[in-house]
Amino acid sequence: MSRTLVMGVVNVTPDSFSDGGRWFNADAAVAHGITLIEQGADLLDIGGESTRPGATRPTQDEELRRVLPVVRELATRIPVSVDTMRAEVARQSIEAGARIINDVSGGLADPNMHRVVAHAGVDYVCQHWRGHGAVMNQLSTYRDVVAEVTADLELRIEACLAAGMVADRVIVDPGLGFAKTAEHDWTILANLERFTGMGHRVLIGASRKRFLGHLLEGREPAGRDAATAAVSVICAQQGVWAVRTHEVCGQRDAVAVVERLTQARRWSSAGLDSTEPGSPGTDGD
Ligand code: PMM
Repeated sequence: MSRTLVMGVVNVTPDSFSDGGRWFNADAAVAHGITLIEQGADLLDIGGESTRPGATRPTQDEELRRVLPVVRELATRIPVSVDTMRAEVARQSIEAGARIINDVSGGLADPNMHRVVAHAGVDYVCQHWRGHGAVMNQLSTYRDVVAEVTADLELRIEACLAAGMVADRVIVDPGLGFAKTAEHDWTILANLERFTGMGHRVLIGASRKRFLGHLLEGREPAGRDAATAAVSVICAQQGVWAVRTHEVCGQRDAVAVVERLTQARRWSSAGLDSTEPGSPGTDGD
């Protein structure tokens, strides 16, 4: 599909910053996932560990208990990604039907992750990361955030390929908010072409994040969806593969606007008349 995809977030956690506790039992999480599908999500990202700054990690058993029943159910309806830093959770999630592993640590948290994903032959989101939630805010020092994040990602991609992953299966993500200040996040967004130019699909997770909260003078996470949609427009204009988002309707609208505008530009630059029958834009509004 040429347009930017919308990846809906299903956090099966008690403590995620934006929606912690809301979908914490499997039935509520599945129902929420179905709602996001009905709203137009292209894929769903299911996670059992909160990665917010200061979070404490669940045990592996607890993480498995949270995600597996939700993955099993939703994977029959839509492509599912599982947000995990643990190779064993990835392995069992793939068995349960997951088609993408979204590892916010890019393989740094678990030495077995790349091997498990390579062996399964599924897609892998390789995110930029410097440390777990408990310490990540102390690790946000950069001289040149774009150069350092792209260089770190290149090393992680090399590790993915060395473990046997096919290059096309690797999706890169600069990791907004992960060991990054609001200023770093804005600088990354201002230089998105450096990431889309790396030769891999790019995923961006801006949804309701702190840098938007700062911009909106401390507004609560649920009030940040319009600002998130503005970021989705920027991502779609830059050819980002998918945006990871808690709210789906507005983000689908945002990427639809960009898709439609791109089509109109193509017609217009080809000198075609968009009022001709069969062309875009004949509805008169
Ligand atoms: N952000 C969060 C969790 N997982 N995964 C990827 N690939 N990129 C992100 O930016 C990202 C992520 C944090 O948000 P949440 O706690 O609301 O899920």
